[in-house]
Amino acid sequence: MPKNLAQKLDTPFQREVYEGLTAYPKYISSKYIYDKAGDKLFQDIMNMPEYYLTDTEFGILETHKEQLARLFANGKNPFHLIEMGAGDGKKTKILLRHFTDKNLNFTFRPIDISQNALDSLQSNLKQEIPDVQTEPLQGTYFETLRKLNFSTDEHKVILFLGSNIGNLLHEKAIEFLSQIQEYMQPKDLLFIGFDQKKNPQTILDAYNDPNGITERFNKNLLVRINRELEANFKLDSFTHWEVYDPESGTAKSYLVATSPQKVRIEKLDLDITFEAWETIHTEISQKYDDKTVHWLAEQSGLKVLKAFSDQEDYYKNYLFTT
Ligand code: AVI
Repeated sequence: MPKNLAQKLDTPFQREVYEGLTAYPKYISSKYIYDKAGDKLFQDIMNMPEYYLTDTEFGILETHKEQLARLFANGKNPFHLIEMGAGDGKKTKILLRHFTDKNLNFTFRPIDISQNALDSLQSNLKQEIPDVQTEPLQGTYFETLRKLNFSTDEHKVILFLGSNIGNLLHEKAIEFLSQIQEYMQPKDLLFIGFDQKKNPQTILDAYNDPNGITERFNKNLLVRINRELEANFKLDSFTHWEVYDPESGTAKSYLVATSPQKVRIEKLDLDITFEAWETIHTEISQKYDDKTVHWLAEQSGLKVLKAFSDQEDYYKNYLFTT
């Protein structure tokens, strides 16, 4: 990118869109799907029958909540339950309710980038499970974790649910896990959801629903660029395309241009041309097996303590220590 232009692009969104759309092949990071409309579309995805991930993890937490209570409290110790990317906390509430019923001594510390999400989570918890001591933390995961500054004898359990880790390439996932590992003390625990390899058709169906919700979710990137960067993407000139490689376990989402076209992005002072059938790669949703999760753990200085699964092994939540 020319130096004077890089200086003009003053947000990471502007810089990343510029870099991604001037690269070959083109790409844009899926993290930019999540504005208000993107959050709502993801809620809709989680309610689709094809998107098995949410209900399956829900079931795992429900089935194993007793054992999780025992492991998390590790005797009768007080602990901090820190959730990264808490969202609406729907799944976590299963644990919060159970831990409260059992009189476990814990504080719930949800971390989220969106103050809005945290406010509604807190007011919702006040109504539904008033006895939970909640201390929300707004910010990015690692900035916030660093600020928390617990003393070494305070016991922490960190949650990262929803197979959000799957939106990272392995290399980035190892970086992410290593950063958490550095923050953990020997008694701390890390509990993460990993969607598993399965019938490839089941995975393709989850990311390519017949009602086009996933397509709208994916295209929200273009909607956002149009609005925030004054661009003129024609949404109908792109199609949502999902592929799944059963060997690597990687599901990839694309937006494919259906005809040759030119797009103007005013705020970036940029004209982009697309040839017919040219792609923009937008998301990866990695699927795992035990071998891969153990490898990621080993690379990050973590040990797998236990795995919790549903009956079909569609999804697993792994508990890690350092
Ligand atoms: C947030 N993340 C775990 C979802 C996933 O399954 O990769 C995002 C998503 N993309 C399409 N559908 C759902």
